[in-house]
Amino acid sequence: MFLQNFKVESPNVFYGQDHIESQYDYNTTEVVVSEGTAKAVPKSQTFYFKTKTRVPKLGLLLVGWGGNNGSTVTGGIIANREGISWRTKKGVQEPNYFGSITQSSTIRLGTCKGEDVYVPLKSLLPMVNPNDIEIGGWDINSADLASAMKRAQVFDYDLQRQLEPYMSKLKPMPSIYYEDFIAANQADRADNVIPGKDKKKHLEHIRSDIRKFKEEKKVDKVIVLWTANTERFAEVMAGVNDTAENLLKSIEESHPEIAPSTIFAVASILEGCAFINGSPQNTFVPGCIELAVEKKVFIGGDDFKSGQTKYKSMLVDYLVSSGLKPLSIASYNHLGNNDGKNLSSQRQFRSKEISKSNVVDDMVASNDILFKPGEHPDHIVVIKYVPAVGDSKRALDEYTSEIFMGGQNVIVSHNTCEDSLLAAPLIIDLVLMTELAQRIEYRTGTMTEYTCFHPVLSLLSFMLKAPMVPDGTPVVNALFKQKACIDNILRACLGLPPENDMRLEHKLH
Ligand code: NAI
Ligand code: DG6
Repeated sequence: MFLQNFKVESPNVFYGQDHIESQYDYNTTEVVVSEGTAKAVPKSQTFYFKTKTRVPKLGLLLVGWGGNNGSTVTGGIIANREGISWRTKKGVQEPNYFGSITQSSTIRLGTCKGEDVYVPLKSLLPMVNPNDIEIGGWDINSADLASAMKRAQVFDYDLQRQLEPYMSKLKPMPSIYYEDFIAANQADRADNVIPGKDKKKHLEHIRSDIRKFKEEKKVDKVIVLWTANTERFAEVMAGVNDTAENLLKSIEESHPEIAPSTIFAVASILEGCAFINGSPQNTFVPGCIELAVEKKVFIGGDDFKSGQTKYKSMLVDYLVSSGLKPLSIASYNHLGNNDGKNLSSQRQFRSKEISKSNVVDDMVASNDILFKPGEHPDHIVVIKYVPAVGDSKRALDEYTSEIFMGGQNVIVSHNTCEDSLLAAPLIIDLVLMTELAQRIEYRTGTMTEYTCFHPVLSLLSFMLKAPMVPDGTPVVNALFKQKACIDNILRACLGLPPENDMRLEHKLH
């Protein structure tokens, strides 16, 4: 059974004029290890959640707006908003939001007369409708969004034709270009840059762009998201970018190790706007994280988890949780878009290699029957630039595992798919989930005031290859644990128990 909407009826939930309030018992197990013995102690803590129900008018500023992802997400939203359908060789195609968990996934709410009842994820708590987002952004290339869409070669011709009148009016704002951070092969794109080399002035310029956009578009809040080219890693240096104070001082002194993406992140944080990093580089140097924590502004990253890594973080979970031992993961891909061109440069590839390489660590660490301490499957990542295939990325993976009694199991997968059509819905989810998180507050029984989640928003992990988490907390890469986290936190805000899949009611004699 499928329902569009529902209300919770419970003494633990209160639907007020401005808020939904819930009381929720969070049950965990604490393990106490002492003198060679371990005790598992069930714990229960009461949480009170309060979610603002008024959905704001949301502005989204994309850094790298004229890229394949930027133009695809913009065109996709316009097509959905305007109800533009288009002809393909197979017939008429309607716009949709496939690939977005907020728009196209459901969760099991419960049962009705023994039958499962599903609802859209977006029906749990009030969320922004992506069709209503005001989009703007920056790009170092001056192409308007219609030209950018044509250059991307992602959408069918008939859709491009119909989007053109809307997209040609959209022009990216000039951006920050420090040639040392992206590949040298991008230099000919940089015809729309903020002049000068003064990083403090660049920071102020971006802050003023954010304020102007907010005012002109009359939006209640703005979220900034980096979907520009992958940068090289910035060196983390004591006295330069290790603390918030040092980072601000280094921007003031135009220190060469401060990347454009970090300037954007700092500008957003200082403007009180959440910042999400869709690329792999270490935009969030320690000083930047400290600043976000100080200012209580959400940050999320790194690197969209679109195809190959989603599959990997599901497949390795399957292997390890089945008691099979992955021995090697050989991941190869080739693509021919501008992202691939930028990644053909060694230092930028290295950023991507790092973010693609740590994505099974939690699964390996969870099972020391299979893996001795420190043991890890061989894992290699190869990316090649093949211009002819454009945005249609090919991903080939080979997983070799040890099975019963020394046998071997080799799984090979081949995925072909437009990269930007996978990334665009992730951008929507990252933004919508961040916006929703800004309206959720909690307190425990011992707290007098409600407060927000930690500024490092690990709730976004499902959409990200190298999820950032608050200092000292575990990283979860396993795909369905990440999804369960989202589903169950939204359920908790409605006082609903987590989905535990026990289904005891169907197992009784
Ligand atoms: P793209 O190369 O088509 O677009 C990037 C855009 O950023 C370009 O228009 C470029 O001119 C612009 N740009 C570069 N430096 C800039 C700066 N400092 N300020 C403003 N604009 C700047 O790349 P695409 O395919 O859109 O990907 C964007 C990013 O997302 C890349 O870093 C990529 O690695 C990352 N990514 C993409 C995924 C996908 O599935 N498409 C998945 C995971 C990450
Ligand atoms: C080549 O690997 C290009 C990259 O930008 C990837 O396409 C992107 O990081 C997506 O990777 P994945 O592993 O999530 O499909």
